[in-house]
Amino acid sequence: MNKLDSRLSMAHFYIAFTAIAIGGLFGLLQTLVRSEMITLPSSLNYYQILTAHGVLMAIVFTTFFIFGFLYASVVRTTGELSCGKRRAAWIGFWMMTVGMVLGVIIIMLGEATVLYTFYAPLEAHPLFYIALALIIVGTYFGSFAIIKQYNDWRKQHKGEKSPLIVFMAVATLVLWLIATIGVVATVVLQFIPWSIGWVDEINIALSRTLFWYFGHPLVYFWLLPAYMAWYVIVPKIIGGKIFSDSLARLAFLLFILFSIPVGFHHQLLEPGISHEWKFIQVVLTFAVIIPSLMTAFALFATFEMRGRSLGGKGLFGWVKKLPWKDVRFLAPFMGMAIFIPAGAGGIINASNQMNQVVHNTIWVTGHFHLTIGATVALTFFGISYWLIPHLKGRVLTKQLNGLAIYQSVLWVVGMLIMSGAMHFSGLLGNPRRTQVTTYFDHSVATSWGAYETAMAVGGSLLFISLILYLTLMINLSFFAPKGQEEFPIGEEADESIQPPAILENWKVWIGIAFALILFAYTIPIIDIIQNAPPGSKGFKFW
Ligand code: HAS
Ligand code: CU
Repeated sequence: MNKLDSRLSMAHFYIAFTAIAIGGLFGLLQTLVRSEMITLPSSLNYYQILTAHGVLMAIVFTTFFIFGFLYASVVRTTGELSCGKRRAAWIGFWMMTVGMVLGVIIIMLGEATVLYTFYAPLEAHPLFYIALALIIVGTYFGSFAIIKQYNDWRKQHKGEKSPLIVFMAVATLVLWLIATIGVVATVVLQFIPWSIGWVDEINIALSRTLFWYFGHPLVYFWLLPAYMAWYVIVPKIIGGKIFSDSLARLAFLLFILFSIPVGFHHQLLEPGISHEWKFIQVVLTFAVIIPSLMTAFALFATFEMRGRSLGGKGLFGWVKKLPWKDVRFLAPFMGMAIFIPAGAGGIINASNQMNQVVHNTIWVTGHFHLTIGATVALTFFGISYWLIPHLKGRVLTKQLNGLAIYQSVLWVVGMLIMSGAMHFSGLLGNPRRTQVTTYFDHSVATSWGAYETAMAVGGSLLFISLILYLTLMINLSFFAPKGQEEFPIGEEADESIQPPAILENWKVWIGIAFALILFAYTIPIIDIIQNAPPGSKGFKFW
């Protein structure tokens, strides 16, 4: 890959690694505070570092890593970026970086202790919301560069199917662009005027609804790049083939259709939304599970076909033939395996009656540490172990691969202990977003203590794993032996099959997506605006 484009991706990765370093330290501190092993110095507040942890991990690490990966994938398969596109990409990078630095400063000054979901009526300094807006607008420049590259490629290759990974990158960005309409609307029209003081009150239900219109697809914006690696890169690493190009494309399109009109599954316990609309959005939530089930099916098929071609016999003999000692396979594979219980937890959350039990408990925190913190993070680790040396002209030596395996396994162990304890104590009512409480030494509440100790043990293992990861990343960027690491891109099992043209007819899919969104949201939003109780003033508790 040419130097200029490598540099663009690497700039994103450096910020991502910085974010995960600081955010990870805060995560460790939280587990230690919650289990009452330490108390924070008076200059830091639990909810303040919780906010910083959430923003740095869930927003900054993910977004920067994803853009670094998307640029590299697109350049690898469609050729270098033109000067104009590269300039747009850099403008985006700098806007996102300024937004991130500004946001973190405001949080560390104690002016934005509102958690990463910034729920009204918690109020932050206006600059916090402006920082968020900068990050999002920055991503629009990057999205433009990638989508334009795809369009130009298609013009030059009339009648050919686009490279699968580029199609997936574009689908991920289409999802992102539609989803961010909600958060931009609430930040620009509600939070910024309210925090500056131009208006006194905020419509809470509306702000949360617009947030979750974005907040749910946001989780697929994290997941889909991991799916890109599962569908396209992992088959090549194991020496196998992509099971079906068309199935993969359809799965991504189904995410565009179904990931947005489902935000109410985060608001099932909120008043002011009628249960009919909650019901409809829960049904649509169950529809968005289908593309993940398709993915599970396709991956099992790829693994089994490869294992059998290597001589694996019997029902499961092929499992032994997979390259378990290659971290580029093992790390994402462990992420897939964890996604089975993690996804099942998501289905529990989405089920109205069961949501009553788990909502606002630390069970939900356990759920998202398995999904984003394990499934997606492990896949991103797996990607970075070949992509960073590829971009830097270095190699992942056998010895580094060994350390990387150790790092990923330690991450899995830490995450299983921590998230397991979160799930179990959540079922005992342990609240999320709460520093310490025993409800006046109530017997159930005192039983949470042991689980919180387990969370601290898991958190400590994760922190050790993180230090090892960052050390390896520094090594792979600057010190590992020079050489050429491959950027693996898989091929389809049967290359002669052309995917149906409709799959690349974006107007149709985006049209259906908007129709579903309008169906699921128009009436409830009109209702929330017309029948809103008096708006709320802002609160700053910490
Ligand atoms: Fe979720 C809350 C429902 C997926 C992230 N979720 C959250 C929050 C986050 C999050 C961050 O309905 C908290 C937000 C907050 O702060 O309040 N979630 C779901 C559902 C799914 C789901 C139905 N979530 C994710 C993913 C995330 C994520 C992915 C991040 C990346 N979630 C909810 C709900 C809530 C929620 C409610 C609100 C809870 C509340 O009350 O507040 C589905 O997409 C899951 C489908 C997945 C599957 C698994 C398929 C398995 C595959 C692996 C195959 C393995 C192979 C390997 C091939 C059905 C694809 C074989 C290996 C072997 C060893 C056999
Ligand atoms: Cu959701």
